[in-house]
Amino acid sequence: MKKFIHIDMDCFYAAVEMRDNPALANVPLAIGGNSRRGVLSTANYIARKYGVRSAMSNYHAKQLCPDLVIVPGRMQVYKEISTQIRAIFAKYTDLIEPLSLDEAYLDVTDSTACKGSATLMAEQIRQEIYDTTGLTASAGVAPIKFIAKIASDENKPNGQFVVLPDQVDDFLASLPLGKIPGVGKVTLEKLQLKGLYTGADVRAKGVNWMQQHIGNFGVSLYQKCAGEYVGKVSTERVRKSLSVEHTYEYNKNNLDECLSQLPRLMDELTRRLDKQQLNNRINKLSVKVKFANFVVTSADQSHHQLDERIFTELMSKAYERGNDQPVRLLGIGVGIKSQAHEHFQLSILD
Ligand code: TTP
Ligand code: MG
Repeated sequence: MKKFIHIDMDCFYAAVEMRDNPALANVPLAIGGNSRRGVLSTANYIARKYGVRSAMSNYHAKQLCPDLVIVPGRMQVYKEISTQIRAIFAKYTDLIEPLSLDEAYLDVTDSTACKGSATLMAEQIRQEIYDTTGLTASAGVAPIKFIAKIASDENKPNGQFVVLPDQVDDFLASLPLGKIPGVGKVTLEKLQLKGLYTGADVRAKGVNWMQQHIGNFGVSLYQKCAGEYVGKVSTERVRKSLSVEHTYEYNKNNLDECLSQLPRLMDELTRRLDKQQLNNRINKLSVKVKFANFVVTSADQSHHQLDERIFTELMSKAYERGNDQPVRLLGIGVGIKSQAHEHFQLSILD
């Protein structure tokens, strides 16, 4: 049996602004989006009482709540807080899947913290978040991943909700389908037209009916409603290579024209390697060439640092395979040595 925790900060951007400016603490508040369309990123709970919501236009929000205070966001601050909360998650498990700055799935199945109680872990994580950042978070705990996410909304703000293994069946049966991640408004309407409102409705139809009438999405929806889809926290993506490439507006017509692009490509690759601090883990150099007829070829050689001479040789070798065809794309890259215990968290901060 798996144990998942989903953690989600409460009205995140707004909560940060309320924390940092006492004058905003008790007023209906929204954070203006950075988009030119003039929609809100989020609103605090006072403003939500008036119906103000994320993605609503400033104009509409002001109509619902004339006293609404709208302030700009401070993305850098939100990112720093996100780093702080992720450091707290990492004390409990390595299996962390951030979904956005303020939200993550944790797989704590094998965690020994709190004597293995995911419920206590969720409480403790929320307390640590509060002690560190002064902000509240809500949590959902469940043996099925997507249920943990639904559960974290149940007792928002500053609350948590636990679905125990023997409660899963009832929870899914009465679950309105619109709460399932991936079932948006349009999909929901289509399901409702077929008489499907809850998990129980879907189960009653059976998997074959779902396949016939809704297709593959119907099958995966059935599996979710039947509790057959446990889910997996997808964490590490271990980098095995890094490359840069460019498709040219005008084809390169000979080898010299191709080679003249090398310095630029190497600059870009160097910049990316520096940024990700991968310089000392190079184990291979490679070149990719795409010809005008879209045939792609590549050449590589073991080596542990960037080397223009080797890239030149590899590019010449790859180019010759094209029998003087024009070239539309060039790329260069490196292979990256794996490093035990070093993982790259899947992160929207990248
Ligand atoms: P959410 O977790 O969806 O919302 P929230 O944290 O503001 O409120 P809740 O208490 O219901 O969890 O999103 C997190 C942040 O992401 C939010 O504070 C602002 C930003 N965001 C946008 O910029 N645009 C959007 O449409 C949404 C939904 C969120
Ligand atoms: Mg949130």
